[in-house]
Amino acid sequence: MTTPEPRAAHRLPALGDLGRSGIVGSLDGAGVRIALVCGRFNLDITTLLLDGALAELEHLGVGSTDQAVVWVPGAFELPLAARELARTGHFDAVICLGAVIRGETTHYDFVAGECAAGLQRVQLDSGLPVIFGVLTTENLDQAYARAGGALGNKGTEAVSTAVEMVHVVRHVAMLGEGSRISMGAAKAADAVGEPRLDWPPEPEPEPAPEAGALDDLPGPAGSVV
Ligand code: INI
Repeated sequence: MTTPEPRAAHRLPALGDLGRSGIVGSLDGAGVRIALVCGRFNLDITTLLLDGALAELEHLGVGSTDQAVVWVPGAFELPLAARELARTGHFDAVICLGAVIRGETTHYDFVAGECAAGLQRVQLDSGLPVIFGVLTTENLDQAYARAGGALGNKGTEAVSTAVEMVHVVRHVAMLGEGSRISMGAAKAADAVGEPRLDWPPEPEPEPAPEAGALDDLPGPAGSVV
């Protein structure tokens, strides 16, 4: 019996193959500023992901001065580094690369789950695309297959996802800037607007403590610093 081909819906079609109207991003990397964060854990795999990502940045025309690479110990540390990079305001997207390979313990589940949840949180809080270029596999063979082997390179895919999403976010931000831009115009326009970087928000000023309030706290006198 032959193995059936995977259903087309499970694959990522090329941007030109959508066959539907609507706002879509583009893969033009000119003027797009990208930070890459790469985990050192499973370094043999993550360097392959990084190599794939760097080659794709060049292929899509992302300028060499518009790129930065930051290393962190492992996938668990990716969200914090992504958040700090997003906060700088210097980047349009952050790509996170890592390899979490299931071992004998449940450590894998915590690292992979917290990494994914943390990156999604940074993405939604910052409004910048934060790309999950993290392999989560049962074993090393599966990881190599997705790091430039038979099943492509997750780092390469992460870059095209980032550039596409930068343009999607820019187009949608332009829609929000006034009724001058119709859906059709936004679709046709080249993305030229800067993304709105009003994140992190200004902190609310702390209300001044009322006189005597500190004295009401439990504990020995003088323990409040
Ligand atoms: N980090 C990874 O990037 N991949 C793994 O497979 C992995 N496993 O299996 O343990 C891993 N662990 C380290 C983790 O990311 C942190 O660096 C560490 O827990 C310190 O916070």
